[in-house]
Amino acid sequence: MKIGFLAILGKPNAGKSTLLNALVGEKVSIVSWRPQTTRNKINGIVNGTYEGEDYQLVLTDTPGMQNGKDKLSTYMRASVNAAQKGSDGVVYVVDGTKRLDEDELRLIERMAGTTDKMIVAVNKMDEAAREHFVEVLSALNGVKAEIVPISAQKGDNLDVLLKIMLQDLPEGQPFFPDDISTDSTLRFMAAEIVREKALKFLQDEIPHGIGVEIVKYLSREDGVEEIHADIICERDTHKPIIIGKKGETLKRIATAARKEMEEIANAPVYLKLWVKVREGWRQSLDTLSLLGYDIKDIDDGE
Ligand SMILES: Nc1nc2c(ncn2[C@@H]2O[C@H](COP(=O)(O)OP(=O)(O)OP(=O)(O)O)[C@@H](O)[C@H]2O)c(=O)[nH]1
Ligand SMILES: [Mg+2]
Repeated sequence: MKIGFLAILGKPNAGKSTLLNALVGEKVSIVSWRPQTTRNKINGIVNGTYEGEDYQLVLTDTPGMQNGKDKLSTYMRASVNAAQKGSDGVVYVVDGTKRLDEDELRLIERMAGTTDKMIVAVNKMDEAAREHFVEVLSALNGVKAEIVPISAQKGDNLDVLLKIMLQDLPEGQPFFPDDISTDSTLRFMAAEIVREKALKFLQDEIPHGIGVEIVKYLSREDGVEEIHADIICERDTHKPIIIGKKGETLKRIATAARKEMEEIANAPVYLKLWVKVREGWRQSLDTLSLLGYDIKDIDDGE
């Protein structure tokens, strides 16, 4: 069968995770309107048949490319590098509502020069003004890559993108069984879901400083998944904000997270959240490791 490993790369907030979920047909990576939502590489698996032959695509979502200086940012960049190294090709996602600046264009050109299979997906065609979108597309004219306008959110043109992704894939053995859509553990996904809801319900100054640690994950005999998690923040002053008046904010986060976990686990979930302060945790490799980030990637990167 045909096997392909493709890395999904691009700037923060371009719509990489939305695209991964749309192609997989399930939510395997969290999404938010805030930049720097994804923090590590996340695999989504797509199985199907194309021109009479079975295929398996392993798509790797990555953190948006950024220049942050702390250990978490370094780890995020290392994840991008590791994903790119382990892939046969790149789907580079551009936000079609934004101006494509010279630096990004040069980055794309460089990548296209060194990558066998380079696809540029110009995203958010549903939202971008037509003239602007056309400008972005024409700026990419001449780049040695397949250029595909899409809307990851609406699903527009994803069939075309998929066909291009499937062209000229090598033959091989499937890497994953055909009934899973990701290799992330439920434990990791639970932490990510809590983080997604925190990103959604919290005010601006806090979200980037948040981490989620699963302190207990128990499949109980009564069929209930019991999950205890700490929301970690960086400052004492953030704690009461995350908890909210009479615990309301934390409750909203917990309720929304529990509902989504129940869908994924296909079982009732008992979710208990605490808020803890750990100053400067983004600088601590120990904490990053506790949060489920595979810090050995850092050695690979910088
Ligand atoms: N209008 C529109 N919005 C989109 C589309 N794709 C993604 N978005 C929105 O763009 C925002 C960012 O989407 P994500 O998928 O989280 O972006 P990302 O590239 O994974 O971002 P990071 O993980 O921060 O690097 C969210 O609010 C999405 O709903 C699209 O096709 N059209
Ligand atoms: Mg993302």
